[in-house]
Amino acid sequence: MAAPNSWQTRARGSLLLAACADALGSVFEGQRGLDPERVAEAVDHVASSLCWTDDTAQTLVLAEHLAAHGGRIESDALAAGFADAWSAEPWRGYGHGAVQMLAQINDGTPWREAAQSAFGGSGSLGNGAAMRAAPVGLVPGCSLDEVAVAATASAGVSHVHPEGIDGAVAQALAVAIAARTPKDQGLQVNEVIEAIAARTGAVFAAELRAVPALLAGPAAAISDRYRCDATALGAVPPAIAVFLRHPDDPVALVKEAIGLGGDTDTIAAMAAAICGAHCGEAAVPQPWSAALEQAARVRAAADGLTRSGDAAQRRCEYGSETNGY
Ligand code: AR6
Ligand code: MG
Repeated sequence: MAAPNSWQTRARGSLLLAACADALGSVFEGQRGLDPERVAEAVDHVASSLCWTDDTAQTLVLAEHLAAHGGRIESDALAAGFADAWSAEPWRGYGHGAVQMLAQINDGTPWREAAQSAFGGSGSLGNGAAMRAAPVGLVPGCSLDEVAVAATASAGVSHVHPEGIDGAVAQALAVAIAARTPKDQGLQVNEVIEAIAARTGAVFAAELRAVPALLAGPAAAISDRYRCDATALGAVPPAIAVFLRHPDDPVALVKEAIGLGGDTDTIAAMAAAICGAHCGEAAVPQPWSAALEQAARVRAAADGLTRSGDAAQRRCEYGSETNGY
C-alpha cells in the first residue's frame, strides 16, 4: 500500500478504482431502468475476476505513455499505442467509430486523417477520449491550464469534435482537482465546476453548470437531465455529478453510476477515477482490487505517473499552492 496522502496513493486509487468500476459496470452496459437490487448484488458480491474493457485498456496505454515521455503527449506514439492495444485485444468492447479508426491506423492511414474523417468528417464526439483521460490529471506538478492542454492533445489523436475533446478536458481536470484536494479538506462544488467549465467550450460548460442543482435530489434527476450514453456530453457531466454526490464513498458511487443506466461502465469508471484520486488507494474495496484483472500492471502504471512530470514541482502536488483553481 502506498503512503497515506501521497501522490502515489492518489494515482493508484484513481486507476484501480476506475478499472474496478469499468469491470463492474460492463455487465450492465446499454441497459436502462436497472433494478437497484441487481446492481447492489453485483457490486457487493464480487464472485469472479473483474475483467475490464476498452476504457481501462486505453487508460493504461495513456498512463504508460505519459510515464515514458516525462508526463507529455507525443501524438504519433500515442496513436500507435492505441492501435496496438486494439489489435492485440479487439474484444474489449471498443466503440463503433473507434474500431474503424484504429483499423485504419493499423492499415497505414495517418492518425490525423483517420480521426478527422470519422463520422462523415465531423470527428468523434464519443466519450472515448474522456474515459481514458484520468492519467493526464495524475501527472504531478502541472497547473490546471497545463492539464487542459495535455488533455486536448491526448484526445486529439482520435476525437477531433469539440465535444469529444471537451469531455477529455473536463474529466482530466476533475481528476486533477480531486488529486489536489485531500479527502479531509472537502470540495467546494461551485469552485470545482467553474474551474472545469471555464476551460471547456460554451456547450460543454452549460451542461457542467447544471450539475450543482442535481447534487441533493434523487439520482433519477441525473438520468433525466443527461443522456448517460456513449457521447462525451451525455456521460462526463453525470460522472462528475455522481462523484460530487459521493466523494468519499466508492461503493455508493459505483452503485449510483451504474444505476443511471446507459453507458454504465464508462460513467462508473470516470466517476471512480475522480473518487480514487480524492480518496487514495486505501479506499478501494479489498474484494475489488483482489479480483481485478492485471492489478499489478494498474498499480505500476500509477507509480509511473507519480514519477513523471516535473520532479522539482512535486512539492506542489496538492495544498494551498495548487488549490486556487
Ligand atoms: N455524430 C453522431 N454520433 C457520434 C459521433 C458523431 N460525430 N461521434 C460519436 N458518436 P466512438 P469512443 C456516437 O465510436 O468515443 C465503448 O463502449 C456514436 O453512437 O467514436 O471510443 C466504451 O466503453 C458512437 O458509437 O467511440 C465507451 O462507452 C459513440 O458516440 C465508448 O465505446 C461512441 O463514439 C467510447 O466510445
Ligand atoms: Mg462504455
